[in-house]
Amino acid sequence: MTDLAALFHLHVADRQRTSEEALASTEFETLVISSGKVYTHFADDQDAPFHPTPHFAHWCPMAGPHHVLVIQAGHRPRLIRFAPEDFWYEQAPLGSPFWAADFDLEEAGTVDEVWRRVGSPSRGAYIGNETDLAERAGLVPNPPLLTAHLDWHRTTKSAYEVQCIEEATVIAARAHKAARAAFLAGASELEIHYAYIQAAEIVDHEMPYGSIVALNEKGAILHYEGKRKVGNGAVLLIDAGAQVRGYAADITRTMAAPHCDSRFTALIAGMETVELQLCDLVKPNLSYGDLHHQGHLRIAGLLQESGLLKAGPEEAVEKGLSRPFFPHGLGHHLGIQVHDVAGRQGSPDGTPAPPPSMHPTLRTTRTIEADQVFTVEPGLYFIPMLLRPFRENEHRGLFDWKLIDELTPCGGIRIEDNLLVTATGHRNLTRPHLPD
Ligand SMILES: [Mn+2]
Repeated sequence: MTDLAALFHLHVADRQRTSEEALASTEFETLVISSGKVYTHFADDQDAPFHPTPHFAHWCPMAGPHHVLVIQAGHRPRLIRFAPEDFWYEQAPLGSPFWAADFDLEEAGTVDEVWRRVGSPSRGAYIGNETDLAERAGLVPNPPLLTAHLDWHRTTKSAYEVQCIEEATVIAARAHKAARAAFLAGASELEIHYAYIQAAEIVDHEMPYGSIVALNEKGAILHYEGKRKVGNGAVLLIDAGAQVRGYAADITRTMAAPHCDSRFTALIAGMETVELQLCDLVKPNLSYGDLHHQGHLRIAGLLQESGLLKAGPEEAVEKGLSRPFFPHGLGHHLGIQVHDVAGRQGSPDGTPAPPPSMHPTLRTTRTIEADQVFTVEPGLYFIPMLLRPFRENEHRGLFDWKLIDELTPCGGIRIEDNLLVTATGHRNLTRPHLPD
């Protein structure tokens, strides 16, 4: 057995145990999960890139639609593989993948045959988007309580899952280095994106999310999707990942060219320190909301140090002055989904973990526990729309507007690492592969 197969075997044992727990607490007997059907664009014959049902991907890395898993307490999981004969699309034979030994594997040539094999299990729940087929089989589609239990367990990563994320990190780190070299050679956003894709050896839809490659002022658009063709930027903010067997890495770096305003270059260095300090705080039993609050305090400290704000960190955060500069959450869980589920869940039954009173819209509010994987990604941006109200309100005297206007063309800064929480602290999954 290879190391990966051994890790996967333990991962499936975890899935069996947590699924049995979820079934028992929701009074279902059988869990049916399908990899799902493709999404076809309206009035078109073109499909969106296929994403399997994440709960299916949690169990099995097999690609493609219409596969079905049948899970019952005390039985090995059944995997019904959809394997049609088809000359339009390539149908590769399964071969002998490392994961196959952990399932009782069957094959079906049609979707009807897949579901004939599923049958009509009693007290069955179904997870996925083939809800018409599931209802015909007498299954309850996507029951919220069961889904909450399954989502809850997705936040605690097995060693196999961490291995997948680390392999994705190796690819993403290699691609980030190529993107950095392209930027320093004067490349455009489009050329930097190409350098990334080429080094990662993937095509666009194999990325876990659309890359953000922002030169200069575009760095202040949090989800900037453009790829301009003009080069020689002063600042690059690049947020791009990779995925392996369905698990994502999500990494952001911000860097300055030699001709960048030296005050902004200093701000990037300051944010690097802030990010590493925040990572240092990560350990079990801390609330993610408290970590987010620490993020605001430290960013506010940097804003004061650099002269952008004329107020100390406590006062600045209390008056909401750091918010226009740092308007998003400090991070999110990471796994099969880039913004992985259950970051706001306080218990397996879906009861929300309340956000801190000063940050009511925060989406990652859970208590930090061992084996979670999440991002730490503080940001500092010059976003004209968010700063505008402060130019007029009672706090306007606490900002250096001249300095803000001079640095606004530089856009923004975000630095993002992926952390695995350990029993006593954390392991930074990103820095060993991408130290700066
Ligand atoms: Mn992220």
